[in-house]
Amino acid sequence: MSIDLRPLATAVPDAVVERMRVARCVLAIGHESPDADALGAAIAIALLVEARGGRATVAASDAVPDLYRFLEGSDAVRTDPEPGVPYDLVVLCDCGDLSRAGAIRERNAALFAATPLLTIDHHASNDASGDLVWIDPGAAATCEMVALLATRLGVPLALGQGRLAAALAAGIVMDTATFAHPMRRPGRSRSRPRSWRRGRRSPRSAAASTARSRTRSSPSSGGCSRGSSPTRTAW
Ligand SMILES: [Mn+2]
Repeated sequence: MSIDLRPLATAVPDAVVERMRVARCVLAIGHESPDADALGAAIAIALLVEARGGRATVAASDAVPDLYRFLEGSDAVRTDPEPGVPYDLVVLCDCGDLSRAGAIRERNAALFAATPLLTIDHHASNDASGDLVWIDPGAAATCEMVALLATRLGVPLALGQGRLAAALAAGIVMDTATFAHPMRRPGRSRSRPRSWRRGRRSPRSAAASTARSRTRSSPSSGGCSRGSSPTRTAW
């Protein structure tokens, strides 16, 4: 059985889709003491970037617990970025606020100061830190949001012989306690000030998603070779 996610995927803010489309070298981070949703979402973000010809690193402040070692790609999860790699985007997954990223931020302060930050999260309490923020408190898991992002990017969930789907499913299963919790919770949505330079918002997106973009221009889509120092990209 297959389900067409495209009608639901209109919830993904256009600015998020556009930013992911041009990202060439991404650091995907889950929260400290990572769980299946944080790891699954970050691994999935990396797979999306790589599927589009880019390069990605998955990291979390703390090592992957043995419990989640079954996740394909978990062996490549680092506790710090790869040295010397000029990341053009950091994607913060499943972190209710910046502090949830943990010590990786302090250990790599220069990189975080110099690199645009995209926040993708489903916690209603999210403080909307980041240069581009997509928060959907109605989503059962950050992995649910990334599944919709994959759809918008045209990347099939079957990517990697099911590797993408497995990563996303792990987060959804965990955050719903194996579907014991409702996938969507009416009344949990919230509204926030938004500013959009471009793009249209679907009715569902307007109701359930929050996104904010700061003044930005198109980022460099240059290569992702080692050696050059990171420079702040305005976007
Ligand atoms: Mn979560």
